[in-house]
Amino acid sequence: MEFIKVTNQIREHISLIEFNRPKELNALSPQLMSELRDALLALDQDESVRVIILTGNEKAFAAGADIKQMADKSAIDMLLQDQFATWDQIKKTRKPIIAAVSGFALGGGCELAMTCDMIIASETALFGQPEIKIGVLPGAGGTQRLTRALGKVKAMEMVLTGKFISAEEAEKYGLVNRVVPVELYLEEAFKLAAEIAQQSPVAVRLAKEAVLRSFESSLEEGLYFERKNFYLAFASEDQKEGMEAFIQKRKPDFKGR
Ligand code: CO8
Repeated sequence: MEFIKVTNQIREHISLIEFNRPKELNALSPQLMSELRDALLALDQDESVRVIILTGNEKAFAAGADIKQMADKSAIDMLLQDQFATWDQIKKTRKPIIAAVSGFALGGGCELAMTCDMIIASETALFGQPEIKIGVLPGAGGTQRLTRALGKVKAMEMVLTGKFISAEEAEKYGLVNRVVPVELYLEEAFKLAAEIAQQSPVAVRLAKEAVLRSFESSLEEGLYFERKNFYLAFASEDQKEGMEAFIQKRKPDFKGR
């Protein structure tokens, strides 16, 4: 891996992926994205991993897709290269992913953070979809995910002007879970990850699927999907353990089965 660093089990059941292209503000080149996809796939299949944290550095989570590598491409080059296939695979990760964002989360960087399941932001984080300023528009979900998170008028303003919003505004609009001082953002992500890692991995997987389904279905279909997953949870040993532990007034010991 050249552009990312993976630390498996940095804490119990938690793995950390760090972007490592600091000079380019972690611009998301096709190679970086392929490395990210490969890392996520491996962690997703590793039963000892329960939560994944994705981060950049203090200055930049990621300043977007690599403009220098895209600048001279034709539409057909882009079509044939089909970088979105990599993004589609990333989106299929079943384990929860927390983005720990400090500094710039722009363009594809903002879209990638929004593709994650939760976002912890440092107070220096800046979110934006500045593609309009370079003559294009968001391509990795920005027009859709930002609009769902912020509502039409705020998303429209960001997408049409390229203006950034601060971490504080992002929290106010519900784009991020919370904002903490810059020296604490990674630790805060670890805290959240540890809380999730204590739960039944089976139930967490089913619950993540059900929450994501709400973006892609009517309420009726979403409720039906949730109910199926709820029933399915009763096929797990973790459900028996969780409920027995509650009744016996002890801490559950979830095994992911
Ligand atoms: N791509 C390539 N290089 C970049 C990028 C980028 N997105 N962002 C920054 N860099 C490079 C700079 O060129 C510079 O390199 P060098 O030192 O060789 O000149 C280095 O990183 C440092 O950047 P700056 O000197 O510009 O740093 P500043 O602190 O002055 O400014 C900014 C920081 C405001 C973040 C500024 O760099 C900037 O505006 N960057 C571009 C932001 C942007 O427009 N992002 C959107 C890109 S398009 C996109 O993301 C589409 C995604 C959808 C499709 C994905 C799959 C195809």
